[in-house]
Amino acid sequence: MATISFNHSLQFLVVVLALNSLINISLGGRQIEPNSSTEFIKTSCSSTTYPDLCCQTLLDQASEIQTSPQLIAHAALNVTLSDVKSATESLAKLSKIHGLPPRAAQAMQGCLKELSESVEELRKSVIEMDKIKSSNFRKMISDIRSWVSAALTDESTCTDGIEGENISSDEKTSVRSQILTIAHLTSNALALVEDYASLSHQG
Ligand SMILES: *[C@@H]1O[C@H](CO)[C@@H](O)[C@H](O)[C@H]1NC(C)=O
Ligand SMILES: *[C@@H]1O[C@H](CO)[C@@H](O)[C@H](O)[C@H]1NC(C)=O
Ligand SMILES: CC(=O)N[C@H]1CO[C@H](CO)[C@@H](O)[C@@H]1O
Repeated sequence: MATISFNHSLQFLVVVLALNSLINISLGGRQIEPNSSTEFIKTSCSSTTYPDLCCQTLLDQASEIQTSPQLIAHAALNVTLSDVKSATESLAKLSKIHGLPPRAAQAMQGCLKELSESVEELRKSVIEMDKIKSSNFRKMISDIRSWVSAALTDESTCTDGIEGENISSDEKTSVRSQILTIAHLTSNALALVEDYASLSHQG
């Protein structure tokens, strides 16, 4: 299924926050196995909804991720943030190049606004991830959950907003595929946070 469940995404976000906190507290991000970073990333990615995309974006960071569930979740959020930023820039260019009818231009502007908000939400989540401690764990997790969930909603609102508009099908396809990719990355990041949280809860 390509459809993203927002409820599921929220759960992922919460888990990600929790996982990060727990890992920082209990594992300190240390390597927990002999170097098999590549294997670790493949295994971790296999539990996400879009494993190919996951491997494709994280394997080149093996030396940074090592075999840490916390670091892979953090790296996934970093990648997501950076891709949402690029998509926002690329859509901003797209909306300027083409002489869109007023209503369609307005929809595109709305979409860009949603994406900018999603960038801010993901940025706050990444920053918060770095600051999680046992004393603020609950609040941090709750914040991150809200932000990541809001980011997913914004991404979806963006796509919905242009769907009924008089925009060329090429353009629509381009917007749709970019948004789909960042939504999949967001979903994967949440899944990795969830993994991190569940491991941490056992410790
Ligand atoms: C995530 O990004 C921050 C800020 O750019 C960086 O300091 C950190 O090392 C990154 N973490 C991972 C696991 O990639
Ligand atoms: C869509 O916009 C183009 C101009 O950009 C116009 O020629 C065309 O008639 C519009 N189609 C509809 C269905 O409004
Ligand atoms: C922790 C560690 O040494 N990781 C290495 C494991 O192997 C990958 C791929 O060969 C390297 O990139 C990592 O640096």
